[in-house]
Order: sequence, then C-alpha cells, then structure tokens
Amino acid sequence: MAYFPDVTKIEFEGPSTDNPLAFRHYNPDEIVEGKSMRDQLRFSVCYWHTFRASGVDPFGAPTMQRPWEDGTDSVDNALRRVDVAFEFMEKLQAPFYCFHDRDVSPEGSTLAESNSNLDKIAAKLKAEQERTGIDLLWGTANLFSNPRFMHGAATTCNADVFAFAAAQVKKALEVTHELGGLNYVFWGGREGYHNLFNTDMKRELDHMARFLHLAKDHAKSIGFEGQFLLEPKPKEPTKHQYDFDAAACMNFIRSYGLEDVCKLNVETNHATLAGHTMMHELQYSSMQGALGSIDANTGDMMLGWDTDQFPTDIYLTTQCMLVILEQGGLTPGGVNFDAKVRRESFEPIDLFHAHIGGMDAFARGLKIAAKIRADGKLTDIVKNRYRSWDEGIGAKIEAGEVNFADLEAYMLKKGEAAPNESGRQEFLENLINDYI
Ligand code: XUL
Ligand code: CO
Repeated sequence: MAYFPDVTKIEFEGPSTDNPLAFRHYNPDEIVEGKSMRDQLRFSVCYWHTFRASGVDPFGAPTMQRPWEDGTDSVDNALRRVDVAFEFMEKLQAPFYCFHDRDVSPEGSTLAESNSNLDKIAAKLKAEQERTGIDLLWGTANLFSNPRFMHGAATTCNADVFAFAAAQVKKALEVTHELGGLNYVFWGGREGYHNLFNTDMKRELDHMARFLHLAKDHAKSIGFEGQFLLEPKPKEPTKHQYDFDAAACMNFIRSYGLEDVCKLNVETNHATLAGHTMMHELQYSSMQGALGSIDANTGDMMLGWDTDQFPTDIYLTTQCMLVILEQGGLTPGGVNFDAKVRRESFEPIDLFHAHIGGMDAFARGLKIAAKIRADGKLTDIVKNRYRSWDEGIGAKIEAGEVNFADLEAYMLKKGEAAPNESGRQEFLENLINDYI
C-alpha cells in the first residue's frame, strides 16, 4: 500500500522545471569536485521531526494530518510507520536516515519491554534498509523526554538514572551496530543545569566523561567502529547545556581523553543559539579535525529559539559547503535534515516540499562553493593577506626561532611596523555575491 499515492520518485528536472515535486539543482549523479552530488552531500532524513512531529507547540494541540497513524503508541503503529518512512525516503532519493530509539519504537512499562519493542522495529528497519539500499547515518538514544531524565541523564544527581541511561545507550549502540550505522550521536538535551545553587558542575562533567568512556568501551566490545559525535547546543531545554558550542565540546573531549572517539555533529540552529554563525562552528570544528557531520536546518532571525526550519538560504549553504569541501567531505558523516515543517504545513505533501527545498539549497551551495574554490581568487586573497608570515621575521616567529628579546631588537632597529593593508571585507562580500 502507498502512503504517498500522489507522489512518484522525485527526479532531477533542472532549474527550468515548474514541477514542485522535482529537483532543480540536486542531480545525484552529477560530479562536483570529483564526487557525485550524492556522495558529496550524503543527505539524511531524520525520523523524529519527519515521522513523529505532531505539530504540538507550547500553546496548541497537534495539527499534523498523518492518515497512517492510528492514534496509539503501539508496536503495530510503529511498524506501519517504518513502511511510511521508507516509502518517503525512497521517493525522495535520500541515501541515509537517522533516529532516536524512542522515535522508532514505543517505550514500554519496563526497560525489558522497551528493549523488546525496539528489537521488533529494528528487524523491520533492517529488512527495509536491505530492500531499498538506504543506510543508517546515525543512531542515538532519547535521554531527555521521559520525566526520569528531568535532572539529566549522564549528568543527573540520581545514580540510578545514570544507570538507566547507560542501559538505554548500550541497547541503542547495539541496534545501531546491527543496522550498520556509520555514526552514533550524543546530544545532551538535559546535560546541563537550570541553577548553579543546586549543581555540582565538576561532578556532573566528570560523570558525563565517565558515561562516554563506558559507551566507548561497550562500542569496542561489540565491534562497533562507527564515529561518536557530540552535538553542541548552548541551551534549551536547559538554561545552560555543557556541550555549549564546538569550542566547549573540544575542551571537554580533550580534558577527558576522548579525542580518539569523539567528533562533532554541528547544527545550524544550535550555532546561532550560541551566538555563532554556522560557518564559525564548522570552521572551528574542522580546524580541530573534529567536523564529523552536520544537522542541516536554520533558525528564524526574529525568534530566539530552536525552530529547526528547513535550510533555504543559499548564502548559508554556500558557507557550509565551502568548509565541508575544504576538509574533503563529511564521510562517514552527512547532511542530516534535523528540520521540521511548520505547524501550519500539516499535509503529508509538505514533507516533500520541505526536503526537496533543503536538498536543492544544499546542491546549489555545493556548486557555488566548488566554483569559488575552482576560481581560487578567495584562497589567493587570504593567502596574500598573511604573506608577512611566509618569510623574514614572520617565518622566524612561526618556526619558534625568536624570543621576546629578539623581537624587541628587530623592532628597535626597524623603528615602526610595516604599514597595514585594507581587509577588503566589502570587496570580498561582493566577490562572493558574484558566484551566487
Ligand atoms: C535537538 C537536536 C536533537 C539531536 C539528536 O535540538 O538537535 O534532535 O539532533 O538528539
Ligand atoms: Co540535531
């Protein structure tokens, strides 16, 4: 049975098509910088927003029309949803998907029942992956929705809750491994605090590190070789989340000796919540050798929270792809649409419009970034800007060959620094616009 009967496979029809259910720019087989667009972009559909979001918000009831839902949180309903998900992803030509344990299968009244529910769904996910060739980009565990996690999961004050979270991640890792997952994500939604008067921050951070080391040990013991990804976010639902931004994550990773297993999954709306641009977070992670994957979405300039909208801004996707191409791609990560349709876009077809738009926006960003790179002007300008470091005193400083006294002697002899040159910001902004 078809759940999207009015939609056939979404094909590339080029920029001049007026078919809203076609790609204008995403042409999976087209080669850009030596790889197909499919392999450069590695698009992924997220299970939670796409197949579980109801349209509920703090002020209103669910709005989404999802005719396949029977209104129960049963295993049968969850099994049917797997068919819906794979039909959707197949028609969209999405090569990857990802999920939290509790998105795909209902939580039972005991841990044992939850695990057995998950096993039933995972068997069907596996069969559908094999049938369609769609792969699991990453798995994760939902350690934030159930009230038991109100004080956190790995950073809770309640040791039993830590143990529960560990059991849940153990199972989620095993299922991710069983499904050939390429990565495993840790987003610490409640790993933070609302008030420091009741919080032992040092102890909580030590526990978070212990948790990740335990996860690392378990992954090793089951032969899971996927990449661990921490997902920075500064706040929401907590007032302060420990994985605040890429820099805070890197400090944590290095302080606790986790650099051999943990990279980052960088999300646009989280970057902007932290007061950074996505490009900043990507560049920072990449220069640390830690840019593993991205959650592609965007916030709204007028709203200060995590609205998880689909990315449509070509300027944003160009910036993302400039950094991603520069580091040679994201593999084994990908571009996961951690994005949801608006509450007012309640028809199933809106899910297609949203993803097609996001994929086309990234395809354009990819092509524009490749053009900027092929031209080389931007790289040349940046290189030239730093040329005083390529020889003379600059080269000596970089090589560690001079001390403060040497630099004082150099300057006393020279009298004044060489004159500065313009940063040419406006010229460069115009240059980028030429490619767009
Ligand atoms: C929440 C968020 C999560 C993670 C996975 O803001 O981004 O959906 O991506 O837990
Ligand atoms: Co995310």
